[in-house]
Amino acid sequence: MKKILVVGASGQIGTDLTVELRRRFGEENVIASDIKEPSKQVLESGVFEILDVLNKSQIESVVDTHQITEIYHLAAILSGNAEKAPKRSWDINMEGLFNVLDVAKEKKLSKIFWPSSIAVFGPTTPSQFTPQDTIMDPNTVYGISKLAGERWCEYYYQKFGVDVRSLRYPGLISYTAEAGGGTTDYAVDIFYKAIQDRKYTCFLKAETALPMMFMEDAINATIGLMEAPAEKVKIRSSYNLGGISFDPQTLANAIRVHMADFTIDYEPDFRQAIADSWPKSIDDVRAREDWGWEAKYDLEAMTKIMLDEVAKKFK
Ligand code: NAD
Ligand code: AKB
Repeated sequence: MKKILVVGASGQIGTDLTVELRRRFGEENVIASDIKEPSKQVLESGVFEILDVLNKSQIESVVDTHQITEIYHLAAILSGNAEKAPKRSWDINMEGLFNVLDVAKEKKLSKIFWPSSIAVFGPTTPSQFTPQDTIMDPNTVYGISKLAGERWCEYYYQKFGVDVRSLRYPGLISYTAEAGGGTTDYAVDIFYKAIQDRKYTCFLKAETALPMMFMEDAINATIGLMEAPAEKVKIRSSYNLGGISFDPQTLANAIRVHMADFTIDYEPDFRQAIADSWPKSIDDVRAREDWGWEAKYDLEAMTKIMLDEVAKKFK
């Protein structure tokens, strides 16, 4: 009997992932948790627990109470916010992961999902079509914590048999919840400003290409990896995951197809250096070969849905 705990369920991914997990596996079988209140939909569609991932006994208690078999651990501080509080962000990203891995080991949970990021790559990583195995020299506190996290996930799998699975998400684009303080957030913010003001000031330069993905694809990849037979999951650090690759000026042009008077200007801030250190596009051949990953959304399809859905929020 599958019983899932989502940690960090009030964030950008957790909001959509919790709803989809409940749709697939039953509302009573997915417990949402976070340190902050979730969306109305998450709150009203099943059980929600206040849970601080830094408090191991709290995790143990929720796992025991609800007889949890799997954890999706999403709580973290993202790249932009982490640079403003490096040590605290390191503690949350690493201690949170250790607590979840240790609870999984001690209580023999069946599976753990923990997301890594394109932030594990760095300035000397080949930036076009970045391969699965390559130079990794992250220079942000977030990227360093994700690379260390990948190594620990593989360690817990090899030494203790914890069935931990992971994806290196690109920048995720969605309309349900706000983006959580990352470098790729411009690709969400731009749609809100387009609908409200028909103009946007971007914190990255026009030609800064980054790997991105529509949320529905990311959720399908996440559940697809978690539901794959264990023998197909051959990478136990984290899988590269590719979707769409574009820069701010290309996204602005895609918006202009539907909104001819949309304008964009550029005022790069500290996040430009972070974006410059990350890949421009990702080779995800291993995810496609090992467990059948396939992206559905391209730039045009994603742009149309985002404009339509964000517009509904302001009606
Ligand atoms: P988010 O910031 O929107 O959500 C994170 C959630 O974690 C928040 O609701 C926050 O309240 C919660 N949280 C923070 N500290 C906590 C604590 N101590 N205990 C419990 N909950 C706590 O982030 P997201 O975009 O939903 O990202 C989820 C995961 O996916 C993170 O690990 C992130 O690094 C990874 N990821 C996200 C993206 C993206 O583009 N969104 C890309 C790559 C990787
Ligand atoms: C961020 O920009 O920090 C995240 C990520 C790509 O990990 N969206």
